[in-house]
Amino acid sequence: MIEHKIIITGSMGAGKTTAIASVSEIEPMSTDVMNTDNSVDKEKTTVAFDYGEVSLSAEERLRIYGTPGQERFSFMWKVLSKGALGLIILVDDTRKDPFKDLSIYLENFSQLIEETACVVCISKTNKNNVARVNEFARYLASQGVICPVVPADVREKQDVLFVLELLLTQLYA
Ligand SMILES: Nc1nc2c(ncn2[C@@H]2O[C@H](COP(=O)(O)OP(=O)(O)OP(=O)(O)O)[C@@H](O)[C@H]2O)c(=O)[nH]1
Ligand SMILES: [Mg+2]
Repeated sequence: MIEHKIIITGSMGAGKTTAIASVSEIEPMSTDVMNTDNSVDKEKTTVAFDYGEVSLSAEERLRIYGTPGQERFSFMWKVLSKGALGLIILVDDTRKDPFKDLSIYLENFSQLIEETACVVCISKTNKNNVARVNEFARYLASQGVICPVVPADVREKQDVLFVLELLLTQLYA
């Protein structure tokens, strides 16, 4: 069995836990507790990690880890990154400054992005707004990062599977 470790990161409420629950073939593991951060209106938040699995074939499987969004748990970002083959950054387009959010993850995961593959996924957005996607692509280019940008509703299994495919395409390239 060949297994690839994939990381999903991004700001609080961007949909990391939801994305993993949408695609996982096993009951997803989650470490969510009551949220005490009033700046984000959300009942629960992840404090350690999420985990789910997706099989690609009889011999190949993705092991997907979701990180906590809150920066105070950033030590977990490093722990979880060990041995990862790719990164998905979720950007919540309803936040005050999504580009600043994105920059936090670009910075903290810079080594993983440089050494492996990355996809930026815009969540909670209008999926038909191509101009918005291009804005993110331009921002990434200005930061010297080359990776695909794709909008998705992470509650939809097909959307999340497409993001995973985009990531895998780069790994096989
Ligand atoms: N309206 C709307 N809601 C969405 C969309 N995508 C995700 N959500 C909701 O947004 C919430 C995301 O919550 P989580 O999946 O817990 O987010 P998270 O990234 O794991 O957050 P932390 O663990 O706190 O960092 C869920 O309630 C989703 O149902 C979208 O496109 N539109
Ligand atoms: Mg979570």
